[in-house]
Amino acid sequence: MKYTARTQRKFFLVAAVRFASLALVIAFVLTAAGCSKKSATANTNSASSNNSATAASTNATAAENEQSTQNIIIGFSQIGAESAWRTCNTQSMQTAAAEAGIQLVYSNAEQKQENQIKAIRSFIVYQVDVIVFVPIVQDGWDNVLQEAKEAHIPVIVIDRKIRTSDESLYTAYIGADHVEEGRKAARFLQEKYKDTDKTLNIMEIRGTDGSSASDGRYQGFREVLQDDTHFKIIYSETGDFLRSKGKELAEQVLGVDGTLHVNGNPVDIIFSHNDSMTLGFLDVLEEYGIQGGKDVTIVSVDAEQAIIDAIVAGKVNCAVECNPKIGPLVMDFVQRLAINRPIPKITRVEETVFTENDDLSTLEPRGY
Ligand code: GYE
Repeated sequence: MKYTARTQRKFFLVAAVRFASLALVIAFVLTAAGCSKKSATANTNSASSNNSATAASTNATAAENEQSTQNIIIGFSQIGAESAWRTCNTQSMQTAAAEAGIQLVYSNAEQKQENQIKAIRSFIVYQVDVIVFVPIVQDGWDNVLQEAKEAHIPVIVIDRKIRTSDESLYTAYIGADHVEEGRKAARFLQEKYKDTDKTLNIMEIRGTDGSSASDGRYQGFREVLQDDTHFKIIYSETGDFLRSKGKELAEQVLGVDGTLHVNGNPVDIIFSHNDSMTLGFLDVLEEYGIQGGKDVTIVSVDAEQAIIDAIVAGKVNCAVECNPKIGPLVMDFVQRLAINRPIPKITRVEETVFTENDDLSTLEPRGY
């Protein structure tokens, strides 16, 4: 009830403040445009999940609910636009907000944590109803989240996780299991090479260091392969989830003598933490006449359309899916919060794996 009462009181008392504030942040607000509408399905792992939410809803009348879910304002701090995945994630949020009649104040941090902290502080000043943000890295959020908590503004963390000793600093997290994505990539390799005796050399291209997406994939991949003598990780560098950096790393390695070798050792496998970097790397491989998918095995994460096409063309061997379309789920949670229904603390988005062994001809267009 506390949240609902606060929202209602605030609606009358600070409408003017908000109006002025929103005028100031109008530059942040983008109109909705859609990546394809199929949204994420999810697993929740909290006691206060769907069932208890349904029970709680019987206490609120339809009219009360209707009133409380109107005029909701979300402050949304996005990392930037480093990949097709990210752009789709932003569009999913914008489209879902527009469809739910929720106002989304969007802020693009251009890959800088300090910009995200500034945006969150401005959302607190503007007294948005809910703050949603994608933490670029895991650490360093406690102070600003404490400020949000003191202002009684619930915070939903999406996509990437934060690391904090105080779990009360955020209301909910919605996102993928990035450690599991790393494990899936490793399991594909184990299966592909189960009849091989030789040791295979792996080149790893990491995402943004310190992010739960990159650190999780790094960890899960090693968990599965660490005791497997068939595989040796001979190279691991960050490409920051950027296509341009994937390309740069490929140029560095291939520039030595035009072959895919690291310190004299041939590279048999590339594990890239996202499709953008994979696509950048592939561009350079092609220039040097090296066939991705054949001369070197390639495993990527995200599964955007261009990589699915590359699997079909035999240039990539496996894509571990990471689903960016979590906007509808976020809006559902925000609306539940507005009528004081419980939401699960942790919600995992379900994902699959696409490989060279699958018939991908009937796959629905990915939309990103
Ligand atoms: O894999 C990558 C993006 O955080 C899971 O960030 C996300 C990652 C995604 O830019 O493409």
